[in-house]
Amino acid sequence: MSTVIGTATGTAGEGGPSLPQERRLVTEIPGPRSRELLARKQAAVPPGIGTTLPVFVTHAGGGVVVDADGNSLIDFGSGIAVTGVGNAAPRVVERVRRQVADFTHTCFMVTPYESYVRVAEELNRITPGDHEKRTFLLNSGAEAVENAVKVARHATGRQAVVVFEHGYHGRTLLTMTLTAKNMPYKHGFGPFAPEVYRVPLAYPFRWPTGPENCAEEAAAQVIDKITKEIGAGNVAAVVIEPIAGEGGFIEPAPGFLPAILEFCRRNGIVFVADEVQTGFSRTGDLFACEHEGIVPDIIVTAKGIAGGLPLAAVTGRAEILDRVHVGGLGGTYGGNPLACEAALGVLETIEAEDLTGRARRIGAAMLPRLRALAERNPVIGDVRGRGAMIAVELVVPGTTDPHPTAAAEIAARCHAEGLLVLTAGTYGNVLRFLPPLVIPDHLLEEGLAILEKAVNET
Ligand code: PLZ
Repeated sequence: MSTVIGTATGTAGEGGPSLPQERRLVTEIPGPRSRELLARKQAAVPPGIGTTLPVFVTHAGGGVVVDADGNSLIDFGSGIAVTGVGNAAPRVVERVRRQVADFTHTCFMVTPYESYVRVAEELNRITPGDHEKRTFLLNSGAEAVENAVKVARHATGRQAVVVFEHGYHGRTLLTMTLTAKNMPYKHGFGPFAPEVYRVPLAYPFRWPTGPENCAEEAAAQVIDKITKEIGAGNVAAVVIEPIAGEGGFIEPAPGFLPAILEFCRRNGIVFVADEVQTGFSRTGDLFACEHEGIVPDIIVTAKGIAGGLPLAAVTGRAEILDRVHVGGLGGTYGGNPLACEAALGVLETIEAEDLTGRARRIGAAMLPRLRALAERNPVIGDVRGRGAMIAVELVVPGTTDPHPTAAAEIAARCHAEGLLVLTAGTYGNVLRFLPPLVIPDHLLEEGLAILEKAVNET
């Protein structure tokens, strides 16, 4: 057995891909040191801040997370789709290290710096569409979604925002309103923001007349609702995730997104793609919109953009973004220099290591095994996803009734065996897998074997 890297206090500077790429359990999960820290957390942090797996991390990198007891867990979560390039990715670490010693903050609105401009140039170049674009930077996905709505309202002079069932866009007042699910995101937190309208999503697995009718019928319902209940001429923006993330990795039936986009184009509605979870190679395309050739008017990114440093972006048509008056957009930290350097390191890594191709190969390895698992286990009702954004939806066998307790039970079994998985879904019955794109094959294989065993035993 190799040396234990994670100590009670942690050792500085030993994370990243050079960590031993192995699953290693030296205590039960969570171990005594993590339990001690959990007790402190419970005394110091309100319970509203939940915990998926209470191991306290000291190091992470490649495909593993190392905890305070010296356990090394296989990471199928990437900090919720953030560390696609891996934790403490060398190009990110190197750039941030240099930047933190040069200067840490000036506020880009006060005295600018080049890295922000470079990130904007890069995003303008790599996001879908070859029209003229602008980008501005913020701190979180929610903040970026809010800003996309601000810009769309300003440019159109309209107020209504259309969002979808199963959608997730954040936890601030506006984005919580845009989010579909009551528990835990909205319950007791009202009143919500006005002028937000929710329409159906083309959810193939749950479409009443079958997946083959889903795209066409769902699009017709959306268009009918917008036309009859809101008025297309009142709608500033349609905001949609090209694959619904927190909602359960729902890929809208093929044809749905193009139909909605086309309706937006015809009616002067700003089409906003929320690629906070799907962006930066996660789905096997640099952006999930590319899969169906969708060119959004505005694309919102965050999470995978900066390898774990807080950064988010709004990228959109110059003629929309340029409409806002001088000083109308901003924030103290948006596009912080450390986060910008990290983003440049991420983009270099994606290209140098072909992480888009790597995401496709991860999907190609996972999907057949999960489909075979589903054949043997009727508790798995659906296997879906693209690239390294894969999920299984659990049902009461023989029905399509959601089975959230099975999801929780399988996740708990995986956690106990040292495999970090996340749940999702409007009904809480989806297990989702978001491995770092740099995860070595042997850990991917081992993680799948643990998952298979957990499903078989449930
Ligand atoms: N849009 C599509 O997935 C964040 C939420 C974690 P922030 N998803 C993870 C939690 O429970 O709070 C997300 C997303 C999509 C927007 C957001 C919001 O991004 O960076 O969390 O604000």
